[in-house]
Amino acid sequence: MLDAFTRVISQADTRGVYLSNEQFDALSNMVAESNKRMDVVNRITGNASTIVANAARALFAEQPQLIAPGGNAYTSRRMAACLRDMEIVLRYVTYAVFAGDASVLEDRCLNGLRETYVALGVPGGSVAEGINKMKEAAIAIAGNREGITPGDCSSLMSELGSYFDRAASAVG
Ligand code: PEB
Repeated sequence: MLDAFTRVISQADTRGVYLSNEQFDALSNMVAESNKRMDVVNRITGNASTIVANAARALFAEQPQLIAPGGNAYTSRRMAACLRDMEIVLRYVTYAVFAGDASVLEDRCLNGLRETYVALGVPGGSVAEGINKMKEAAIAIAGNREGITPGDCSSLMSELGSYFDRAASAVG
């Protein structure tokens, strides 16, 4: 598992070189801007159950066959597994934002997930749609400018979106 710092270090070490000025500047900028990053993690974490429940509700409204008899989220057991899966993905996205690197998400959550869903008969495209709905909600919550000192969060929001995109494309 890498973070933004250890990734740069491991790349430099592979080549046997010192950190470049560009790498140094990028990391020092990340430190300078770190309050925004922590705020994003905190907001998503604090609203996790709302984000999951609303995304799931919207998914089932669009794809009611999932909750109809024979559907993959039919029965409380499968519904619980589905909500849990969405929560797991959201949790790993918050770790990736915190670390500033997708490796924790890739290695510990997404690696082999497509194969797991194929084996279980869980429709990956539907999971991907659920993840997209969590993405929209998370960006709206994390990027809400009310009650906070306004600043430029555009790169952080696109980074946040990119972790959801990775998760969706890993299963969809
Ligand atoms: C991945 N999901 C399920 C299982 C596993 C995962 C390993 C099988 C074991 C179990 O049921 O607990 N576990 C999950 C994950 C990690 C992990 C992401 C990462 C570390 O360890 N059904 C739907 C929706 C979708 C869904 C489309 C969006 O209709 C999910 C939610 N996942 C779903 C369902 C099951 C499941 C299991 C319904 C149960 C399938 C079954 O037993 O028939």
